[in-house]
Amino acid sequence: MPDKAELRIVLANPRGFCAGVDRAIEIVEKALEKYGAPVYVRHEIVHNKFVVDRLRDMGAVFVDELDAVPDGVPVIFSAHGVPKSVPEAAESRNLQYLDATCPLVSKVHRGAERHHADGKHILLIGHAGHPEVIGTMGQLPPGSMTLIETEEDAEKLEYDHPENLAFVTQTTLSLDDTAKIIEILQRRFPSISVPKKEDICYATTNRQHAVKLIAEQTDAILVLGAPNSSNSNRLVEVAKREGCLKSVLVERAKDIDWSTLEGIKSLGITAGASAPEVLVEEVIDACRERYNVTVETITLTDENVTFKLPRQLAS
Ligand code: 0K2
Ligand code: SF4
Repeated sequence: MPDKAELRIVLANPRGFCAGVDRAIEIVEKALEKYGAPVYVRHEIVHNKFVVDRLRDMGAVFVDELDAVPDGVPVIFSAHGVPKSVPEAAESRNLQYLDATCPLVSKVHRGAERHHADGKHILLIGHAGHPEVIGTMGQLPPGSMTLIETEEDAEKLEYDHPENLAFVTQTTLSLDDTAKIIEILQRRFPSISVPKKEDICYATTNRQHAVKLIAEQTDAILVLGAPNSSNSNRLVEVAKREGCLKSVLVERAKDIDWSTLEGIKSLGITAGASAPEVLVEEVIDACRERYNVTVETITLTDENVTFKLPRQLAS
């Protein structure tokens, strides 16, 4: 048996669960304790199959739309937020609902409402079709917001009353791409109103800065996260742009294509805000089977953010 090759594993810190994800998962767990199974959840509570499967095993039922929730059982809205029409529909059916929308997503919703009340037309920087974008757009009447996805969209936008524009953003975007889009909007519409505080959240910001640090000194990077997780996909892009071209998204250790890692001496590992730490550990264990591993952590900052549970569940 030939000796195993050496592999230096470099973990990014912070990585993995953010305060909004911790809170959303706890809401489902506490609701199951308080009301008993089944508890319905509209949309994946967070974009991670491992998390969803575990909660399903505990008695949660995941559905795409409220119509699929039977009368008389509680329903939880996912961390990504929902259009206003969703709680309205729940109320009209007398359904008991718990809102697991991250408070930082709700903050963007309130910002959009404030701009709207001031008579502004709102530009939402984000990705079409993402549940957070659908939720944010659904805070205001149709036609109140225009989605800007790219620099090209920002260059092409025509608006008759440029003094009346404001922008808000999705919370999980690329910091660098968004800065470029904002630069274009501010050049073209100098009086555009900006959010009071950056809409891209602390967790997205820290994970992107931290992956940059490990990308500088590793030959390849694995990002734990789901294909439909916006913030996780952004981490792969950031790592590649930082020069670590062998950067890939993996859901679990079994997804790793080891042939692409042949010859590497160092491997960076991080995880999106919806990916549990146990999946990082699984990947490290899989590396130990193939290499002589050393593990170190590079810390950008320590996070200490927590959010309160909704009052129905606060003990
Ligand atoms: O990054 P996404 O918005 O796609 O969502 P998840 O992967 O579920 O991460 C949690 C963030 C939820 C809201 O910001
Ligand atoms: Fe909240 Fe940010 Fe986490 Fe989304 S990524 S749940 S906005 S803390």
